[in-house]
Amino acid sequence: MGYHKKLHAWVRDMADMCQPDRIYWCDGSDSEKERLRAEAISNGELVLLNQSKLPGCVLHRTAENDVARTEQLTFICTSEKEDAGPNNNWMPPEEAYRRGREIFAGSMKGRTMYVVPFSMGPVGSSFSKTGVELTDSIYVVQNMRIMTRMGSNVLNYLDSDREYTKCLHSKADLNVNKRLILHFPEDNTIWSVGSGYGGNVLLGKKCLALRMASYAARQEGWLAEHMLIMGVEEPNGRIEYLAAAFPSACGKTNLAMLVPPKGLQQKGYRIWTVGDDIAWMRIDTDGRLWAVNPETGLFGVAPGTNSRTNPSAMTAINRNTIYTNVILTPDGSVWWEGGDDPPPDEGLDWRGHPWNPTMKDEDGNPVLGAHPNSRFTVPIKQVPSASFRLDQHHGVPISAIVFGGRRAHLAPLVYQAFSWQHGVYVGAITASELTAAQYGNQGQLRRDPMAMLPFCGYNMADYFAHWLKMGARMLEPPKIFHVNWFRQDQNGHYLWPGFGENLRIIEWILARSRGEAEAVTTPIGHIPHKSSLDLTGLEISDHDMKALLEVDRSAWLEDTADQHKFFKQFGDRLPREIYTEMEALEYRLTHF
Ligand code: GTP
Ligand code: SPV
Ligand code: MN
Repeated sequence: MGYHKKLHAWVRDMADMCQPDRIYWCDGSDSEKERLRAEAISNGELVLLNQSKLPGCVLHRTAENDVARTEQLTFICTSEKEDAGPNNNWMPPEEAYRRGREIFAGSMKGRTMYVVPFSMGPVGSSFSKTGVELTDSIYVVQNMRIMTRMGSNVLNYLDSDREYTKCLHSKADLNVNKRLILHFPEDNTIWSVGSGYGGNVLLGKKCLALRMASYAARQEGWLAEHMLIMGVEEPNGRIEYLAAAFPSACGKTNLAMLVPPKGLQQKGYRIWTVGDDIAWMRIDTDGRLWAVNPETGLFGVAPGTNSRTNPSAMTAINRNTIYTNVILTPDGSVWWEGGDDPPPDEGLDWRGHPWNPTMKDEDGNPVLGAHPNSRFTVPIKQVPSASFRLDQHHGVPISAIVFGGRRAHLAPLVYQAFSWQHGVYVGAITASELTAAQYGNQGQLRRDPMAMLPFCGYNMADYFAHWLKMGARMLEPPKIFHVNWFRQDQNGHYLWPGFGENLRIIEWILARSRGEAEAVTTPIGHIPHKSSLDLTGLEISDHDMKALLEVDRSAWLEDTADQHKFFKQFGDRLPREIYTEMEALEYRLTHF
């Protein structure tokens, strides 16, 4: 192994600041995993679960004030404020480094600093990104070895002087007032301090693979997106792939590993899971868009996951899984709201307090035992439908791009954009209700373009322009769609059964991408007629189907008024094409 002088100097500098008692370089081996696990169990960072029921599984509880991404404490630190854009919190780099240093100073006293070399994408591929994360958390190390390619082979690849993203993390004292998630795209550096929660601290994920990568992707001519990647194999052997962007906790993991419903099973469909959260996409020599999942694991939402909604996940997470903030049952197993029945009679809730399913809060609502944003970390290769192309650095060719959100009203079950440019606008106006995956008023509707609002590492006006340019560069751009699995009736019930049944909509989407299925043209885009969807075996009333596919013109016109407000904040930097598409929609809504 070559000696990476700059890497060693950086590790020394960071250790001088954080003052750990020890520095340990991770090699990624199984024996290391076992050793660190034993250490974390003895100091309480991890709880060993029942090894005959859940072999290789552990539980972790985060601090009570540290259960989701803290977007208000997340900053893009570019020299120019304009480059971060109105979509990001911004801090000048000097100030960010100064404030960071104050909290990092001495933060690892009495602790070990782990050096975690990792690769997003196959090690050594010219399309991958390498990082090194310094952390004082064994939980982070154990998650990184599931979520990324981690260990000595990455260090060997870095060899004497290759580029890498410098990632520094310390839990410090987990004080929310001393918590900062800082990105320095101009220095290829990430500093995260004061948190122990997933998206804030697994720095290869949202910080590197989305914020830093999207910044680089714009300069280098590719796309880093908050998207799942799935393949649909037909009985004739043809596999078509799609990439779909839904905001946090809006169904990416579930869609990526869906199991075909009974009514469609006879058609012989088979699903291939390529990725559930992040897609890196570039234009290949064939002029098509190809996608790679830079991760190797899933960091999935636990509540609502059960053998009916997501049987593949249930199979995957019965071994080698890290559970975060779920209920611990007396027999050393785990449970969460919306898990497989029946609930345990008693247990410890996500805080570690005694809990039972009859407990009620002051308003008479059940007390949740698992945190709504509780999660499992599992190697993607344990998913029964894991794609055989996971390690191919070429990735998979994308036929369709799907945007979506969680909207009780307005957005129909599915519609297709008229063109790439219109599709970019459809992505740009995507809105969704806030979920437990981030701090904020849950249920409140916000614009979340391409599900990237919290993850775009630069000015979103430039991001839209980049998307428009990418379309123009492709010979065969994917067709663009929008879906909404979450439309409700007046009583607040979901109109669409969702989960596996979503394949019925995916089937139409892929057929449309080939120019095959029929559609009705509406002012917002092409919508399926009920008869052009295969609803075999699904009991759904004509009334509900009609409501799901309805386009309410006056509600859409009201929505465009809100879009004006959203787009206005980008000023002159917003590409003209976005306004053109919005005006065209307003015209169609009033004239056709
Ligand atoms: P992140 O990991 O935060 O990016 O989330 P995600 O987009 O991967 O969401 P995930 O698939 O984990 O789903 C989040 C929640 O939505 C879970 O509680 C699911 O059970 C629920 N969910 C997923 N798909 C559907 C669906 O089609 N219909 C309904 N009603 N709920 C769904
Ligand atoms: C999300 O919030 O979109 C997640 C979970 O996928 S986290 O890694 O915490 O960002
Ligand atoms: Mn996500």
